[in-house]
Amino acid sequence: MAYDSDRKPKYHLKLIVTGGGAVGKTSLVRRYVDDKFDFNYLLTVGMDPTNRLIEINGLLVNLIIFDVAGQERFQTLREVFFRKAHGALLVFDLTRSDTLDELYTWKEQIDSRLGEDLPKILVGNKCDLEEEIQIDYETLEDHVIQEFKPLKYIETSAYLDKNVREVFTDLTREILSKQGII
Ligand SMILES: Nc1nc2c(ncn2[C@@H]2O[C@H](COP(=O)(O)OP(=O)(O)O)[C@@H](O)[C@H]2O)c(=O)[nH]1
Ligand SMILES: [Mg+2]
Repeated sequence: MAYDSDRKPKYHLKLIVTGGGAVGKTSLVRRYVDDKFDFNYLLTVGMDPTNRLIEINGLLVNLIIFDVAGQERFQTLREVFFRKAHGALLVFDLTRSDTLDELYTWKEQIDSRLGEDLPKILVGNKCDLEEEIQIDYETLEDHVIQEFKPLKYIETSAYLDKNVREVFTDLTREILSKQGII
């Protein structure tokens, strides 16, 4: 998408991407920001946020996307990661049900640091691996979704570029609408 260089984003929103190892957090961000995908494990180092401009209802918004790696176990980095986030992605891998369980810890941290009302999207990634899906949809609907109260549950594939843009657009739209901006 091309933007006039003289158009400056009016809003800057911080989004955090949480979830267990190898669920595809970095792949989703990379697909969304650079439209690239790699089957190699993408080593996430440092806490460098990625930026992307997004236009919603004619408003230009700068998304500052923080992707988590292993460093969140360090207290200071964890503070930086969560600090003043406007919204969160809770990502699990549809082919490994334990990654859905891991999200409870993330949810608790989000609740205690940013409040239960933080706009969140629950993301089931790797939906291209249809044959390997391991998720019990009843548990997902009756327990996880009831407890997490995400704005939405979306199944994605960073590989096929399926629903990736929707995740970021829907979350941004909800944040802006909650703040009365749109
Ligand atoms: N089939 C498939 N593989 C994926 C998808 N997203 C990520 N992967 C693979 O899963 C592995 C872990 O991805 P990565 O983004 O590094 O996970 P992270 O640790 O959560 O950041 C890599 O080998 C990716 O290529 C997807 O949508 N479909
Ligand atoms: Mg990563």
